[in-house]
Amino acid sequence: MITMTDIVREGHPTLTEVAKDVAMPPSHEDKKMLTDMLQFIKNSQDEETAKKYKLRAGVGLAAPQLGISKRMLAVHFEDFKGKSYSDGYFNPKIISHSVEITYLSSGEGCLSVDREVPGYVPRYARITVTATNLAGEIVKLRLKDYAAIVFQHEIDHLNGIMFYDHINNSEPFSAPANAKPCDVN
Ligand code: K1U
Ligand code: NI
Repeated sequence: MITMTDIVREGHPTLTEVAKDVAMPPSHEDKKMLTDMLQFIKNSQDEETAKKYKLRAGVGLAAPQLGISKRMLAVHFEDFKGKSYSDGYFNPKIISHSVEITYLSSGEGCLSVDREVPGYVPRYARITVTATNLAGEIVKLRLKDYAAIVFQHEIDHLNGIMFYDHINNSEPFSAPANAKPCDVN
């Protein structure tokens, strides 16, 4: 079972590396790791399990956050309309994106960052992602608003990019150009 002690923090080299593609079809080992990553996210949102194992709640996790430089990520969340996203993905790729930008009004956090970093994180408002899911299907996901933000945060981890790399240092709360805010609730 994955717990917070498995999650690497700022300063660990895998968080700033470009992760390697996972060979397809995935090995039993890679599939097991991605399944465990998805279970961690589910556990982190389960009040009892999170309390018992001292898990910080998350909506996604990328393999580099476990010190594993492979292109795998898991997500488990509902968007603001109640649509669920719960799966693991190998080799996700953004194949197109909007010109329009969005950002979470509350800013972003990260399970690999044990501090608050204030500021808006500009993200594409809409993206299309291709990947292989845990069931072995090649999928094409059309994502917008909150779902697009979560996937971009996780795909950034596969490219060695942290959310705060996108924050405007001199004016962290100035709305990015072409941007509409994405409000949590
Ligand atoms: O990758 C990570 O470190 C997980 C991170 C992902 C994230 C995506 C988009 C915006 C911010 C963060 C988190 O899940 S931080 C926790 C979080 O956003 C959350 C936790 C519980 C409920 C709702 C949100
Ligand atoms: Ni993160």
